[in-house]
Amino acid sequence: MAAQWPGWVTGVYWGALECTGTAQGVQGKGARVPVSCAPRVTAIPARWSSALGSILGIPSEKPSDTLGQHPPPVATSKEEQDRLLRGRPDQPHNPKVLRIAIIGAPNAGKSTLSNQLLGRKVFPVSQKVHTTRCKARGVVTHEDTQLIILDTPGLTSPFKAKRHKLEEAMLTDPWDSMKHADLVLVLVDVSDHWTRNSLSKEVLKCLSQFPQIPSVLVLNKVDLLKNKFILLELVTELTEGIVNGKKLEVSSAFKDNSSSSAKSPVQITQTSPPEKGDNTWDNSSDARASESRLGTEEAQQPKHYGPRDLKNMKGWPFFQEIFMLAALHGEEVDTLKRYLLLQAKPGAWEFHSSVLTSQSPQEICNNIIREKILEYLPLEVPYSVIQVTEMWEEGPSGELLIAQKLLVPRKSHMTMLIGRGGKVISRIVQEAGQDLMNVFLCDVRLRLQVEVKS
Ligand SMILES: Nc1nc2c(ncn2[C@@H]2O[C@H](COP(=O)(O)OP(=O)(O)O)[C@@H](O)[C@H]2O)c(=O)[nH]1
Ligand SMILES: [Mg+2]
Repeated sequence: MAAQWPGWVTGVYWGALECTGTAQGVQGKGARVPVSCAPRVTAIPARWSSALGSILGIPSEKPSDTLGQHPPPVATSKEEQDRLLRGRPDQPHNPKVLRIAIIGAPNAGKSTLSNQLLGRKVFPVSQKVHTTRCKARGVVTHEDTQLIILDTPGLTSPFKAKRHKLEEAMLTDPWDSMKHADLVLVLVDVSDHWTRNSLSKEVLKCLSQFPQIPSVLVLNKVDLLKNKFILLELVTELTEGIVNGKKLEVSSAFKDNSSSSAKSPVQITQTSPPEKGDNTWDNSSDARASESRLGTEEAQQPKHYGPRDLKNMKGWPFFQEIFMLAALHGEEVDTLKRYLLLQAKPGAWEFHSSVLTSQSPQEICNNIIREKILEYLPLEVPYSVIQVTEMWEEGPSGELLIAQKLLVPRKSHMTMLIGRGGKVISRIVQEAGQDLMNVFLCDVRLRLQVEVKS
């Protein structure tokens, strides 16, 4: 049965999306530069203290180069994408590579951060948990370095997985990603009062299972914090007071001398000195060095913790860096990206430099449409929608024509998905179409048809 609403073709809404504006340096008529591809360049070097310094207003050096680039569009045909993925990657003279797993609770912002690092939105993002259902790779190629980003479903427990009716793969994927990672980013949503003070047991389990993989703590959504000083407390809790083998000391200058406004109100010091020849520290700590009291302490090696140890742990004392950012707005994302590029080790590229993601064009499209359905409909609807692509072809002017059927089990679901006067479905078409244009950098005509599955 197909939907009917006044003035429109039965059950069908053609969202004809015309592009405006042209992207510089990008081929294709009417292509748009995605908003997310112009992150604000802020502070280097990439020490955790510099990220914190920028939030607290401590001056830092300007970056010597920007990461401004035009990430490649995704190929619009599966054949072309397959050819790029299967073919031998191009290689610079001295290729470097870093595989990065991003783990954290559902909704921490893993996909948002991945998209920002990539400079183009290829992973679905939503306020609803479990938007990312399978692992996919994103590829950043910058000069001779390739970053391979493994966006994972949120780490969750078997109990919660059962409650959300999640597939088995959602429990095993993050673990799988860790096996292939050279570095792990642990993302924490600092705006979530319930979860921000400790790492989840799943995250701690994951970290202790792979103690040899360097880990970095990323505090996300700092834009939502009114009181940024809470970050200092969180850093101490989430690291058990130790970063890179050195003890942290956090104190507020307000306590000592509340009338001093010239002085930085906060001191964070590491009681043991950085390794010799660690230039990034030398460069970044000018503003703080005079205030730091440096002593010495033995650096501990990560060990394998048993379930009983983990039970009593709130944080992880083996992070090698801390970053604080707002992935949604691209704030401090370049600082992190620069740091990641520096961590890459000599090794062959795994992907051709024209590849942005390992997903097929159809997968990206399905995920983006699903993201919108998740965003605008109550939870019981999105999980029951079956997407069937009926058309995927190039139109006469080089535009991409996509028609998809959305099959739902109940008429009530169809009514909700279409919305009053087609309002909901047309919004989904508009927003998904816009996102798809930014992914493929060409005009996209998207048609969605809602039907009750017979
Ligand atoms: N305010 C704010 N929201 C964010 C930020 N990063 C992500 N979000 C939002 O958090 C929600 C979950 O993001 P998503 O990337 O899907 O999380 P994931 O489940 O960890 O992949 C989305 O609504 C994002 O827009 C941020 O830095 N600031
Ligand atoms: Mg996600």
